[in-house]
Amino acid sequence: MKTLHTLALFALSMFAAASASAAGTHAVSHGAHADHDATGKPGVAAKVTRTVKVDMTDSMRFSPASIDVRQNETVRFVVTNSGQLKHELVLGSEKDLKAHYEAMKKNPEMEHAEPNMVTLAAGKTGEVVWQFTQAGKVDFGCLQPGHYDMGMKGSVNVAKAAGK
Ligand SMILES: [Cu+2]
Repeated sequence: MKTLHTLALFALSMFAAASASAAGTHAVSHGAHADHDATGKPGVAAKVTRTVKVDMTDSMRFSPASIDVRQNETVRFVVTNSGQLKHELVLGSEKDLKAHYEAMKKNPEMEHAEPNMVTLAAGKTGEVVWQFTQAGKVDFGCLQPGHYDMGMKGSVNVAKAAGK
């Protein structure tokens, strides 16, 4: 009986280890959002200095796909889904977007809602308010399965703030 008991304990600890590592994987895939420093940070609506309208279509394109802003600007993206499919706009580095996209493909049911993104059903309009704190390029993409691969992506070009 002692052997059985030990085995049961062993199985239990294996299970615990497996759950822990699964949780770890999840944290890694969502490490995507840890890179907000380079991307910027959630914006405060009262501080919006620029509004950009972005249209999403079933031809797997964002329009416009290239957006120019200035460092430190808080931008209100007014995003409209003109298609019949669900689409979303997610801001991030290309690396993070790809990692998140792969996680979405493995977990199509995964609900995700973060300040750097908006997911919209057909015909809906939503907003993302974001402050671009670093000069450089911030990417965005639609991470719905298949869409990113078909080119549903774009970039925000952040120009260095004057005097810096
Ligand atoms: Cu899409």
